Order: sequence, then C-alpha cells, then structure tokens
Amino acid sequence: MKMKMKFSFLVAVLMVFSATGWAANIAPDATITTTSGEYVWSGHTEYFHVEFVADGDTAFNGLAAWCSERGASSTSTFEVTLEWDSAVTIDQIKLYNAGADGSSSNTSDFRYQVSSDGSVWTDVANSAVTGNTSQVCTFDLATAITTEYLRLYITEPVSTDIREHARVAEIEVYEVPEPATLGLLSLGGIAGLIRRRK
Ligand SMILES: [Ca+2]
Repeated sequence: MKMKMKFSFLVAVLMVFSATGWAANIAPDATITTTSGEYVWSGHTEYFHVEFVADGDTAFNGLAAWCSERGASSTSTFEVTLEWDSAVTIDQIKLYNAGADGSSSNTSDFRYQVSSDGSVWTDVANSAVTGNTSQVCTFDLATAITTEYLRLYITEPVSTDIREHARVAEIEVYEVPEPATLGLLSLGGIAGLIRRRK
C-alpha cells in the first residue's frame, strides 16, 4: 500500500511535468496585431490573418500563416506585435518562415524589439539577422528579458530586393520556467530520492 502511494505521487509529478514542460510557448497567450496589413488573395478574406502566426500550425498556407499587404516600396518595413496582459520573461524565440530551407521567400532581414508601452521600441541585443534563407530561425537570448510587448521587425521580407510581402507561418516565444515550476523540479528530486530508498 505504501509503495503504491509513493508510485502514485511520482506519477502525479510526472503528469504535471508532461503538462507544463520545461518551458512554455506563450505566443498564443498574446494579443497579436500588425500595422502591415493582411493580404487578401483572390478575394479570400479568410486568409493570412496576423493571429495565424500563433495558431500552433507552422505550415505556410492561407489558413495558418500571415502574409502582409504588399510594401509600398523596396525599402518598406513590416512588423508583427505580440502584447501580453502583463510582463513576461522570455529566453527563446522561434520564427517559422514561408519556404523550405534555402528559399528566397524566407524572411531575409529582421530583428526583435521590446517595449513597455507599444510605441517606443528597443532592439533586443544580438537579435538582428540579415540575408537569412532558413525556414526556421531559432534565437536564444544570452540573458532572459522581461517585457510586455515583443515585436518582429522586418526590414527585408525576401532576399531579392523588390517590393514584397512579409510572410510568417508561426512565431513561438518561450517563457523562462516560473518559480512554481522550479518548485516542482524540487518535488521531482524528492520523488527520485523516495524511489531510490525503496
Ligand atoms: Ca501558424
């Protein structure tokens, strides 16, 4: 009976871990907006909404990705803003682009910016990328940052210098594990000790 209780406790801890993971993607919790428009392809107003960048689907298609309106010139910039209800502490951002690896349709030049009010923006250190052709771009922050707003700021949407659309299939933003989760880590350690003492 005692053994059963210990086993149940261990299972409960493992279930909590499998539910929370080590770090959570909190992009779906954000309010997502853009000032760069949403492209209407062939009358399909249901396509390319900006909130599709955090719908959990990394495919690039009209019902799972964002495509901006066409830029006014070859120097147009584009942006997607994520706003949380309160400040979050993050240490990784993953960007899923439109094409396969090596494609010129993948977001070429971009950086991440943070803000406390949604109007004054500061570049995230070392986040600037130029000449990218990769489909998936993972950015690990050397030091976690705490912010209420995060912006993907695109200065060149494709690697060819023409008027173009920005295309983003998905953005994932990973939150640093909270103290409550760290507490669970301790519980996991205790459970391990109990198991070893059997
Ligand atoms: Ca998506």
